[in-house]
Amino acid sequence: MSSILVLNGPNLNLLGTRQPEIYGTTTLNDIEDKCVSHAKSRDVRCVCLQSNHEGALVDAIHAARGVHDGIILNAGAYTHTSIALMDAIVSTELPVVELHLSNIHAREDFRHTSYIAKAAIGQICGFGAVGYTLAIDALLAHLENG
Ligand code: CA2
Repeated sequence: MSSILVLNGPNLNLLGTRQPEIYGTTTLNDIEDKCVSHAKSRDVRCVCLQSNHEGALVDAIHAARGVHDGIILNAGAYTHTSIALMDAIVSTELPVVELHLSNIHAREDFRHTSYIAKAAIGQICGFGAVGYTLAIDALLAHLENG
C-alpha cells in the first residue's frame, strides 16, 4: 500500500479561526480528516503533520524517506524564505507537491517567490481546502505514471 505525508507549516494550525476571507473557514483538523479519507478511498495510507518550526519540518521531510512514497507540503511562509526546506526536499528524493490555499501569485510580491517550487514536482494554489485532495490526486497520478 502506498503511503503519503501531508505536511503543514507555520500558522496553519490557526485555519478556520482567523482571516477566513483569505484562508477559508475549514479547520486544519477538517482538512486532515478529508486527506485521510480521500487517500483511503484510493487505497493509500495518509499521515498528517503540522509544525510551526522550520527544523521540525526539515526533520519530518528527512524522516519521510523510506516510510512514505511522496509528500504534500504547505510550507506556509517558509515557502518564501527557506533554502533549508528546499534542500531537505532535494535530499529526500521523494516527489513533493507544493500546496497553498491562496493564490500566492495574485498576492503580495514577496509571496511570488517559492523555494519549494524549485524542488517540487508541481504546485497547486488558489483552490482553498479542496487543493489538498487535488494535490493527493496529482501525487498519486505521478506515482502511478512514474
Ligand atoms: O495560501 C497558503 O496556503 C499559504 O501557504 C499560507 C501562509 C502564507 O504565508 C503563504 O504565503 C501562503 C500563511 C498561513 C497562515 O495561516 C493562517 C490561518 C488562519 C489565520 C491566520 C493565519
